Amino acid sequence: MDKDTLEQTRLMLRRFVRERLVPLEKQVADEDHIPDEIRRACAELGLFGLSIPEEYDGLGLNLAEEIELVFELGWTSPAFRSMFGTNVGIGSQGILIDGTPEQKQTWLPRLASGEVIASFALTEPDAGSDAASVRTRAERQGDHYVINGAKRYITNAPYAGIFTLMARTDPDNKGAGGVTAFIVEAGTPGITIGKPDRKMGQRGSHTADVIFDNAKVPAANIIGGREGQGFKTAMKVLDRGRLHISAMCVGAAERLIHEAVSFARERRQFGQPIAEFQLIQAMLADSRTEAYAARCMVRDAAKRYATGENVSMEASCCKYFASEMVGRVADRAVQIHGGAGYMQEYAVERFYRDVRLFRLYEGTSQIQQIVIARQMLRQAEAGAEG
Ligand code: COS
Repeated sequence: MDKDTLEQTRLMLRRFVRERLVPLEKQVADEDHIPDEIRRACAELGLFGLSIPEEYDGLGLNLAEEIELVFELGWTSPAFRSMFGTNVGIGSQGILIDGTPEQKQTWLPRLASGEVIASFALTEPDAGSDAASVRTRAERQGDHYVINGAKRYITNAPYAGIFTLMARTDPDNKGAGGVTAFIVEAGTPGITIGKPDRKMGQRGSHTADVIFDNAKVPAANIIGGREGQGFKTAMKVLDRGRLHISAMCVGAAERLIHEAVSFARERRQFGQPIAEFQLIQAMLADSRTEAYAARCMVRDAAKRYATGENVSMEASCCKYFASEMVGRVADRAVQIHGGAGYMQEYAVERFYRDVRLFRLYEGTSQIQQIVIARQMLRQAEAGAEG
């Protein structure tokens, strides 16, 4: 997308977020539901297809361009982004990065339009951080695979048309090499979706268990057509996803700062607005500094990703810093609000709970630390500088 069009799109999205979505935040949280007209408006804006190439009817943004829009989306409740986030990121990217031409042609246009929702099914009851240990089994029978197992906390599972599913095709290989990625249609007999989970925050966005009981999937649905590549596909998807989530953290931090500054200017104590107090100012300044640092990191890593550089380590640096950063910013925003910050009338109370997820999903902070340190040690071993 050329620079001017991207800037116009960003400004249009900013208006949409602030004029249409922000006023609905409380309603969405109270009702745990996003109104259908908002879903339609998001589809009309092309938000389901941000990252999908134009040849498949998406907006065709590269990651550097996408994150500029995600900074804007972060300004409002993350539940809105979740609605189309799996189509933009973890649900579609496996197909886009590693899929066959037929798989791309079949699914990407329908994901770009929002007609079909894609969910990413990796996590299991006993496989979270240790993603290579998935136990869901895919057993070959003729030109099909029969899938048995359970996936957990799967975002958008209740609405999914397809799952990009990671399952073990080689029971003798207990590690990453035994895992294969499949495209599985949600309507396949043998698939049951559990009741939506009751979460701490992000109401309006739904996760659920997905149970596979002898679900038959054509062998042609292996992403990329080769067994044993599924873990790598998942990791590539997550590299990208971690940068997308980092941009969400930046946007959310900027919103929290906006709320904190507005409140501090209004709220009077000891005869003056609390914004005049240096202890309040210190909290504001720390928040702004950290949010700015995260914005710069995410931009740098996303630009490098867009030129084809391997930024696995930098993606983890961004996810680690940005998610922890927004946690600290949310905490300060509540602190600046005082007792009001603990009350549901104020957006910061909801954001405080919503942003807690960023430190957990798409790899916990501890997993990011491991990815970063491993890469550092590998580079040192190879004698690389940097
Ligand atoms: N891109 C491409 N390939 C990658 C990769 C990446 N980012 N990361 C790892 N791989 C490859 C490795 O190169 C290795 O390939 P070879 O066997 O050919 O050498 C293979 O994948 C296995 O990698 P590794 O040995 O590092 O795997 P581990 O089991 O040690 O796991 C961690 C690595 C812990 C980093 C991984 O399991 C992880 O990211 N866990 C968190 C999962 C997560 O984010 N869950 C959230 C669910 S989605 S909301």
